[in-house]
Amino acid sequence: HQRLTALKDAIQNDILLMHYQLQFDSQGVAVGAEALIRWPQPDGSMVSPGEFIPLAEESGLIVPIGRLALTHACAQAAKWRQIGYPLRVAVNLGAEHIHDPELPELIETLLARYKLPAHDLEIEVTESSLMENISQGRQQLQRLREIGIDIALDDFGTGHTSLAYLRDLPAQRLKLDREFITDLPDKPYNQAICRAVVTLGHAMGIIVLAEGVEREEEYALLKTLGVDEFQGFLLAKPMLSSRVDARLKTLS
Ligand code: G
Ligand code: G
Ligand code: MN
Ligand code: NA
Repeated sequence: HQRLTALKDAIQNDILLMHYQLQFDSQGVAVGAEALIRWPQPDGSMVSPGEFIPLAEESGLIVPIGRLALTHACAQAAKWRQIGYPLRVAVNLGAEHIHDPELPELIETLLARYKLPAHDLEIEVTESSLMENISQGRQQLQRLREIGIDIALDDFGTGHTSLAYLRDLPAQRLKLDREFITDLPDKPYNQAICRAVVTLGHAMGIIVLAEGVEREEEYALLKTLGVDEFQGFLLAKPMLSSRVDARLKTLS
């Protein structure tokens, strides 16, 4: 109860902030950034979303949190574009928000407010978040595609993935769950899975991104398996946008 009240206050007082984790192509060029929400505490520590997103999902706060995340992310994408580093910014949305009939209009409003090309914004959805109502979820994603934003399937391969689901959703990007990436050089079955997902994704015109890349050996092997994009602590940790700016300057 106390935590729920504190979370409501944090939303109302606009205390929640975003960290951004860069994503890279196989040449090492930064092509995107995933927005990851953080809840700063009075003592200076941060509560991670793993702790409060489930509470938000249960209590109806996930929609206002998603609105904040989208707003911060669009403002940030516009800033990066202004300073000469156009990056696609990816936002995680909860199940209830993905099914919210007001979502497409919110996104159009934000793109217009920040004069942002639609392809600078991506939303990340999980299999379980769509499961609630798959046909309605698919229609909503199609509406969002018509606006021109990208759709990424997050944590791919760990939910109740069916191939029909992959076929029927208008996804541009598939994020291979880090479960398949950890210790990849020692896991031949995981290598087979990564290889197969790359083949399948490419045949459908979908970009394959590996998340949770922590070791040079994983990164090198993923490149030979044909993975297109990479995200993980090895390449960049989630950080404040000011630190991302500094990093972008050293990359170019
Ligand atoms: O950043 P971290 O690894 O602690 O994130 C933990 C979980 O919280 C991940 O599953 C991530 O997708 C989710 N998450 C992070 N930021 C957001 C957000 O802004 N909205 C939603 N709905 N989930 C988020
Ligand atoms: O569910 P989702 O994929 O959105 O979760 C993203 C979370 O993964 C972020 O909270 C981020 O902190 C975490 N993360 C990002 N890179 C790595 C990594 O290389 N290793 C681990 N263990 N976690 C990572
Ligand atoms: Mn994600
Ligand atoms: Na993920």
